[in-house]
Amino acid sequence: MARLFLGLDSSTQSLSAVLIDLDTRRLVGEASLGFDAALPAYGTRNGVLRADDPRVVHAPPLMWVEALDRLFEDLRRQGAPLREVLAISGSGQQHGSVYLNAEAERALKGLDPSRPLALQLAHVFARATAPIWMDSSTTDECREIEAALGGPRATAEATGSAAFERFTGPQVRRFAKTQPEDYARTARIALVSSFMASLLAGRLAPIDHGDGAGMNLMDIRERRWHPRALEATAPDLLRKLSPLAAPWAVVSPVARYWAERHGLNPAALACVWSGDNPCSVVGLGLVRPGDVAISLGTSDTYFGTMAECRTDPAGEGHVFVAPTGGYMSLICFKNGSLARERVRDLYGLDWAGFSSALVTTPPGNHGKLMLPYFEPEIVPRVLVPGVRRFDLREDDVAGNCRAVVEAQMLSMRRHSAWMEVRPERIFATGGASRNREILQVMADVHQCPVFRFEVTNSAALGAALRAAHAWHLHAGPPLAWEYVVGGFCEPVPGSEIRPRPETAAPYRDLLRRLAAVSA
Ligand code: ADP
Ligand code: XUL
Repeated sequence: MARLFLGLDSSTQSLSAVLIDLDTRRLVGEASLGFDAALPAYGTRNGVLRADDPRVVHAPPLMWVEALDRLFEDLRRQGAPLREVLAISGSGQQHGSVYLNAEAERALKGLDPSRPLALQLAHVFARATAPIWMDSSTTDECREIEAALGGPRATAEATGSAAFERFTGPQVRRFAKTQPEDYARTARIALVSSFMASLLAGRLAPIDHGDGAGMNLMDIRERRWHPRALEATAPDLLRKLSPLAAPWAVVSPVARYWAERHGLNPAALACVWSGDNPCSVVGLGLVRPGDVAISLGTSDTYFGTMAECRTDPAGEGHVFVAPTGGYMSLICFKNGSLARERVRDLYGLDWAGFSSALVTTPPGNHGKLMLPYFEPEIVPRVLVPGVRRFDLREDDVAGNCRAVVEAQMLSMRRHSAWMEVRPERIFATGGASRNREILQVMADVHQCPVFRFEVTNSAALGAALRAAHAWHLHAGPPLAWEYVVGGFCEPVPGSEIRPRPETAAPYRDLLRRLAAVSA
């Protein structure tokens, strides 16, 4: 009998599953269910419900419940060997919160395999909808929490991040302020991750340290609820929160419901879930401190791993607990592909033309520099957009192409320096990572080799690998993370790009220059 592990990903628009065989390193099953199309009765668009106020973005948690039942039906219909699954873990969109009433625990424990899940859980919510990470209605609450904790820097130092609108603490505070009665009848506040884990376990599941770090409520170093953050957020909060657990904790065997209704092995372990970003870090194979992934998508995202906990004094980057037990950063640069495309289009180029401009200009660009804030920027915080050029003429086509990419890579280096970890390997993903010339600038600026990864479901894969790791810890003998990810998370063959040592000095100079003009 094969030894299989199941990873689920409850993301904004869909619920998906990957089934892996750890011994053969093969993907043996996959399924995905898009919420809008599969469950139209909930009325979501792109998985979410919008209010008149554009800052308010919620989702119906009962839809996620029904989706889980449906996904297992799909897997079964495909003939996926669910009886051979030893453990299940999952990944949830981060920060979103589910408000459960006092009935929830009893309902979860008494799930009846002969009836659909959603019918049995429709009455367990103290709030019909769950605010998700796209909600930005809590600016006042963020400032109130930060004021109580001594400012953004102190908040980041305590909880891993300054207060952000989408983080759970500010969301809970807004709910408690605006709907005090509903808050009072809330017996348990779950994250998307811990809520989904609870369905599989048939009991209220803990929140793992990785997703707990996205709440502005957890002491990032001690990995327990931060009493002052709780107090700054809402009354009586400790009683409403689940306990925290290590990312590899097992909740229990799966509930009888899943064995009897969907044919899972009753001994299969339901493991704690984590957030999608922590899961992706493992799904990309970032298991050694010094491993970095840079996603060049619509925005650019920098994920770094670190053994020690350090926080961003500027309060711009986030620190989460990684599934390996170390720490990880998430730093989001909004002007990513957006800015590269704007420059490309300004000069009427295609990507081939843009790449040749990079080839024909020297690293360091003769000191020419651009601040490419076509849109307001998250890191560094730039509220009023604008492009500034230094010793760079607007009609210098090739100079501008190089300048935008160098500015972005230097900004990543500058705004990840607080981690005090020199990247040892960078894994590049996202649409623009197919551009070798852009990756050469990345390698030179960071003075570190860059490997390209093609990934489609890193969060679900990461969850499956976390299940495999947790099962071995539980059933013994434990496996090293490098062994767990090996063969699943490999770079595109031949994609390594080495840094050129002679480019180190010009980039040191340009970094200094960038710091001077940004001050
Ligand atoms: P998303 O974050 O929306 O998932 P993707 O990771 O799919 O985005 O990346 C899409 C972006 O990739 C496009 O906006 C485009 O600018 C960029 N892109 C595609 N091909 C190239 C290329 N050859 N060179 C540079 N950028 C590219
Ligand atoms: C991270 C964040 C998103 C969500 C949704 O801070 O808000 O990446 O996790 O995927």
